[in-house]
Amino acid sequence: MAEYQNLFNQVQVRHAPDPGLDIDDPENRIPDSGFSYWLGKIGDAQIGPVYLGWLGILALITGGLSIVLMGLVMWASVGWDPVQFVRQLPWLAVEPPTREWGLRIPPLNEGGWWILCGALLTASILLWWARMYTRARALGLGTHVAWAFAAAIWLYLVLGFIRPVLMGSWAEAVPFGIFPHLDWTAAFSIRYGNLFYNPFHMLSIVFLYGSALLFAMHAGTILALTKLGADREIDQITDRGTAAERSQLFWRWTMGFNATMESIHRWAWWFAVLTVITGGIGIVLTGTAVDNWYLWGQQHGLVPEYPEVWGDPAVPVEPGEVDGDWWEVPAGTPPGLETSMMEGVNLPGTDVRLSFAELTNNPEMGR
Ligand code: 07D
Ligand code: 07D
Repeated sequence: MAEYQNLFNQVQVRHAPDPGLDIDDPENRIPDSGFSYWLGKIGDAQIGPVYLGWLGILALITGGLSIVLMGLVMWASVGWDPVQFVRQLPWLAVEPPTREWGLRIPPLNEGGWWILCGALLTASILLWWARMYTRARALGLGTHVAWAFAAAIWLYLVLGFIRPVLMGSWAEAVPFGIFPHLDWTAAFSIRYGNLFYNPFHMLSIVFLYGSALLFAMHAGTILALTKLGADREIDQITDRGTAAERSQLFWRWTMGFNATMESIHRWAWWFAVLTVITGGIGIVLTGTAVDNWYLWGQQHGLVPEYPEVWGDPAVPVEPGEVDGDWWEVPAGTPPGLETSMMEGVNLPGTDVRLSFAELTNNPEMGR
């Protein structure tokens, strides 16, 4: 009996693995290939052959070395205790050099490891990019994937190399580490006066959210029509009443406009790529052209003026005038805000630790 087939319930055919097109340098292809039932549930069941080549080998060596070095530095930071290494891994870091080193190369234990790991990681990412590019050319493809990857690399290079160089200090760069890089992200936003008022951060969010929306619309449309063969694109070009035509009619009915089978992929490509291009522009401007996005937003009419909501008019407080230690909740804090007041932040690249109480009472931060 005929069975409804779609991406997620393919019949899994078993045959000799298909080696694919003939290539000029077959010695670079690892011939091992086989089938996986479970991978077949979410994609093509055939694994391999993988093309490695010297770009791939060098990328794996440099990338592997950088990750192993990061692991060793983190392990050393817990006195080579294997249990603590595993327990504390998400909180461990390889930190960039401190501010006094500027752009010079410090001893290994004062940020040199960060430079070494970063250089190896960057080499690995660039080699992997070249591999994406050359493999696409070898197969006669366009190089769209490589250029989308290049856009992400732009943001990565801005965060770890271009902006620190423009600012004259490696201390501006992101540490390697799972939670430490989140702390850096939060502290960066606060140090530069709230990234929400950076228009390029706004644009980056537009494209990020837009990517999710487009992905859902496109994937939803095609899945809704796999029973009419929407995934068999070639049959869709010539006939009337096809899945392709219905998908476009659906969107014309519901929103008056439809992307075409081709343009939807351009929409998706551009939204993804613009997320990181606009993001990189936003970061490169921060601290170089604009020192405080909140003040910038005030000057440009972006910052709203809020009405007084807690009765007493806010009393202006001079920086450093807060009573008590930073971990204490300042007198007069509205109920419910105490907990968020308890946490402090380290300013990027400095040893300065500020409480939110200090930050929010700092006129520079716009309150
Ligand atoms: C699903 C594809 C697979 C990729 C994965 C990531 C490593 C790192 C190394 C411990 C979608 C592999 C991770 C190889 C391990 C060491 C030394 C991609 C998919 C599964 N971040 N970030 C994460 C990176 C920045 C931010 C997670 C990298 C900026 C926030 C992971 C970079 C800022 C949150 C991670 C980078 C920032 C995260 C999941 C580089 C601003 C989260 C990532 C090289 C953009 C989330 C605990 C993911 C989280 C998260 C990796 C840069 C902010 C560890 C490699 C500096 C707010 N980031 N990140 O799934 O859970 O991506 O963190 O630029 O909430 Mg990050
Ligand atoms: C990081 C590109 C580089 C990655 C590469 C991958 C490997 C691993 C893996 C083998 C992600 C290399 C891969 C090495 C190999 C395997 C498995 C892309 C990267 C090359 N923000 N924010 C963004 C939101 C706030 C802050 C972008 C939302 C706060 C900073 C994005 C919110 C503060 C930065 C975004 C929010 C803050 C960003 C990232 C909400 C913190 C950036 C886009 C709702 C308190 C980055 C201009 C991206 C940026 C960025 C979203 C809030 C700080 C749109 C939704 C106010 C410092 N934020 N953010 O694709 O570009 O990253 O800013 O609150 O640097 Mg933000």
